[in-house]
Formats: sequence, C-alpha cells, structure tokens
Amino acid sequence: MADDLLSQPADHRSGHIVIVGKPNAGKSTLFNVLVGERLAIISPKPQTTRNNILGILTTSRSQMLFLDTPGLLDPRYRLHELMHHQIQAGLKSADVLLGIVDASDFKRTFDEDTQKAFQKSGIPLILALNKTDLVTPDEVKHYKTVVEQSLNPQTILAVSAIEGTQIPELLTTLEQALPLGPQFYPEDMLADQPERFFVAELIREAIFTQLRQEVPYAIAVKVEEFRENRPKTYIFANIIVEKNSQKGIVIGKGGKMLKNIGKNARKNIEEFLESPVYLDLHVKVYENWRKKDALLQNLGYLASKPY
Ligand SMILES: Nc1nc2c(ncn2[C@@H]2O[C@H](COP(=O)(O)OP(=O)(O)OP(=O)(O)O)[C@@H](O)[C@H]2O)c(=O)[nH]1
Ligand SMILES: [Mg+2]
Repeated sequence: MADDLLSQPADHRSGHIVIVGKPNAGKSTLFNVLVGERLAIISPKPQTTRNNILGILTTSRSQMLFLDTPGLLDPRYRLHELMHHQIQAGLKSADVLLGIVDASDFKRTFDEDTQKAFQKSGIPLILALNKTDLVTPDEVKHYKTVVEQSLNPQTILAVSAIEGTQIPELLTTLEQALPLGPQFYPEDMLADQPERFFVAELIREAIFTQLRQEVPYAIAVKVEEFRENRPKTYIFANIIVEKNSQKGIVIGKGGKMLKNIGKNARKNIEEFLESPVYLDLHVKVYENWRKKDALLQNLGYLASKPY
C-alpha cells in the first residue's frame, strides 16, 4: 500500500460518484459500462436495483468510486423506504452526483421530483442524457437545452450506455470533477460486496427477466450455502415469495419455470465466478416480507452500508 501511495502522481484524483435517477433510466447499465464490469443486474422492468452497489475503477491517474443506487420513487412499501434511504446515504458521501435522464422517456425521468433530487445539497452535478440511440438528434438537442435551462449542471453529455456513445468523454469529465487525493481502496479491488451478494442478484435478475407483471417485485433471494467445492461450486439459495400463490408461479407447471430460472441464473453465475456451479434453488414463503423489518433485515435490505 505504501508503495502504491508513493507511485501515485501529485495530481492523482479520487472520490465518490453517486448515480441517481428514476427507475429504468439505465443507471445500472451505465454503471456497469463505466466500471467495466457486470456488477449490477439489469432488466427492462423498473425498480430492479434495491441496494446501493459500489464499483471501483482504478487507473494510474485516479480511483473512481461509482455507486449505483435504486431508482427515485414514492415509497409504497417499507422496502421502498429502505431503497430511498440508500439513495440518501449514498448522497451523503458523494463528491459528484451523476444524474441520469432517459431521453426516450424524458418527461417521466426529468420531472420536478427528479430535478429536486439532482439539486440536492449543492453536490456538483454532471448529467448524462442516456438512451440517445432511441431518439433523433433534434430531440437530443432540445432535451439538452431544457436541462441546461432548468438545472445548469456542470456538464451535460448525451450518451448511450448500450452503444457506448460518449462514454470515454463521460469518464474524463467525471475524473476531472473529483478532488485531488490518494486511493481509498487497493488497486485490484473491484467491489466491496461479497460473492454471495452478486450470486443472489444474478438469481433475482433471471426472475426479473422471466416472470411477468408483479411477481418479481414480491421476490427476494437468499444464498444459504456457498461452498467452493471441486469440480463445482455448490450454491444453495432460497427464492423468497410473499404468498403461496406466488410460490406456484415461480415453480411453474411440473417445475418448468424454476428449472428455467435456474438454468439462466447458473449460466451468469458461472461467468461471474469463472467456475462451474451446481445451483440448488428452493422456494419459500415469508408472508409480507416487504413490510416487515425483521424479514427485511434477514434478507439484507436493512442496515446495509452505503459504501
Ligand atoms: N436503447 C437503450 N436501452 C438502454 C440504455 N441503457 C439502458 N437501457 C435499457 O433500459 C432498461 C433499464 O436499464 P437498467 O440499467 O436496469 O435501469 P435502472 O435505471 O438501473 O433501473 P432501476 O434499477 O429499476 O432503477 C434495460 O432494458 C436496459 O437494457 C441505452 O443507452 N439505450
Ligand atoms: Mg438499476
């Protein structure tokens, strides 16, 4: 570590960049692209992300600590309140706020509440107008003007997380906005959550992708056992639902749905762990877990640290 510090140039920068925006604006997709690793799960459904996720990007010039957060929403459940607390906690240590607006859904993702959240506590604001691949250049120009006139951010960039448009420019802008200082974390560290967390998230992603309507929102995943056996890592995970009827949906006819969820999740987990995996999935009912603090804590949604 001492050697690392000595080798860092005097103009080395480091700090926290907190990504904030409405559900489905593309925060997690952009976070993964900026960090250069698939750490956050993504789905076409809003409210996919429930926890803050730290991703560390270390170069010879800087250490950028990106924080993906849940989408801004009006809390309807205790779970939503906790998601909201995560955003607030993340903002407390932010050096830069990276606001994300969806150009293909501008009105919803740049409403009054979002603007207020972006202006919060005077944190320097850099704004990414995302999904520009879905709109015309004229629309991009118009939305940029609207943002400039209403918020006057430090910088506004029109990007596409999916196509990689303006990502190098965004990285340079963010790096320059960070304070001078040494690294916070060792240079080979990418994240601070344990592997179990990412495994549970990848199972949740498979559920978000495969189950329709409201069921994914009533689901949590808990990894109960994680053993790095040879030749396969053994993982036992419970899929938690709120009611018996949901249990039936997750299992599906003759167990077909659960089998499919397992197949898709296993593929992504194997890629993430770079190891073959035996995934043992079970379904369990925790009645109304989204409203009960004890269960929310048990599932990792309460008292999880922002960084
Ligand atoms: N066309 C296009 N789609 C995008 C882009 N960025 C994200 N998406 C899609 O938008 C959807 C939502 O992306 P997420 O990254 O999960 O959005 P999020 O803001 O993290 O959503 P929450 O976690 O629910 O708040 C997914 O289907 C992505 O593939 C983009 O630049 N262009
Ligand atoms: Mg997300």
